[in-house]
Parts: sequence; structure tokens; C-alpha cells
Amino acid sequence: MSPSIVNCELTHLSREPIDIDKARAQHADYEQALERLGCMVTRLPADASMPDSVFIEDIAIVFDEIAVITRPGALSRRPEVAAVTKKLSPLRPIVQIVAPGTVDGGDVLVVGRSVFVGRTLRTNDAGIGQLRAAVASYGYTVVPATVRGCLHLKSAITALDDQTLLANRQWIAEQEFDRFELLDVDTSEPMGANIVRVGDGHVYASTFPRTLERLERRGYAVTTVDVSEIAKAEGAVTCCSLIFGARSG
Ligand code: CIR
Repeated sequence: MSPSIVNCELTHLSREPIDIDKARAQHADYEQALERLGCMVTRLPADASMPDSVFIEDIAIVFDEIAVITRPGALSRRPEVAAVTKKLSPLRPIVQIVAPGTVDGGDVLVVGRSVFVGRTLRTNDAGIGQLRAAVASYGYTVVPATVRGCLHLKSAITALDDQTLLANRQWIAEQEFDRFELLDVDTSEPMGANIVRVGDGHVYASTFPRTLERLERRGYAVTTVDVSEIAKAEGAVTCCSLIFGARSG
């Protein structure tokens, strides 16, 4: 994690002091949670010139067939692309989003062969079109999605399994997801719709106990992590990783 995370981009949050040691400890716990679910964690080096680089999800979308390297919507995040491209190049054929397209990976929710892409300040129609062209021949359908009131599509909705999505309906247009069952976050936990899916397991922030109770009542196996410092940088659990080779959103 970059020591300059304190200078991160913020869109919907006001700046609060971030305790970098605490944030790093929380990130280590997050990595351990992924390892307990069977992931082998590989980390890119931190770089002081890239405050938001811990949020690697925004820089690539990894499909089984290819990796799409994004052109992030925030100018300050564009330098993150080089190191991620280098890391992923041996692992997947690479397709790059180019100007005037912009895409943040946080706007891309993959469920089966459906790829929902939020239209936001970070992701534009040109970027969505390029993503569609990159994956269409592999049988993926790219569907633009409405997002209101939050940073990314995956701040508002993520996948629990191939049929069920965890959602804050205030921030999406629910009819766009009408072939899924939506499990609602508790209204007191609007930021609680972001969950990492690794196979049948899930990693979720411990700050949303009421929504957690709903998830557990429904039988989902959820590992919780405290990511409260990382959340001050407007990041949630999915943002901090790219998951390979397992069903994930
Ligand atoms: C940003 O504004 O780009 C970062 N401070 C937070 C990015 C969070 N990423 C995500 O939700 N996928």
C-alpha cells in the first residue's frame, strides 16, 4: 500500500486522516482472508507516486480468456496501468482501453457471461464500447448499468452467486438486474453492497453487521475483515484485489 494513500482521490467522502500502519495491517488481514479461501496472493510493489494503487481492481478486468487493462477515469490513476500490464502480460492476452475511452474496474460486474458496466464519472460510453468489442467474441454480453450516488457500480451491487446479487437499490436501477434475486443491504448500511466472491466463499467488511446477519441467515459463508482505514480512501473489499481462476464478480 502506497504511503501516499492519504492523498487519494475522493469523490463522495470528505478527507479524514488515515493511519497508514493500521491500513497496512488491515490489508494484511484481507490478504490472509483471501488465502484462507484458497487464493495464492501476489502483491505489486507500493509506489509513493500512486496514492490509490492499492485499489488494483480498477486497473484491470481479468476474464478466463483475456485481461482488459483499463484507462482509469481519474488522471492521477493512469500511471498505475504500466505495472499492472507488465504483471498480467505473461498470464493473459492483453487488451487495452484507449482514449477517449475510460473504464474503472470497480464499474465492471461480471456474473457468468454477463458483464454489467456502470456509467459513472470514471467510466464512459466509449470505454464500455471498447470493453464490449474486447469480450464479445468470447460470448460475453456487455450491459451498461445506471449508477447514482456512489463512486462505482460495485459500490452499489456485487454478486453473491450466479443468481443472487447483494445490492443497495438506491444507487442502481433495479429493473436492469431483473433476472437476478436482489438481496438488500440493511438501510442503515448503504455502503454494504460490496462483497468479494471466491468460489463459494466471501470476504466482507465487518462494519456492516446487520447486512452480515442477513447474509448468514441466507446461508452464505462470509469471512469478515476490518477495512475501516481503507474505507476512508473510498475503497471497499473488492477494490483491493484481482481474483483469478475462481468464480468472482
Ligand atoms: C479512487 O477514488 O479512485 C480511490 N480513492 C478509491 C477507488 C475504489 N475502487 C473501487 O471501488 N473499485
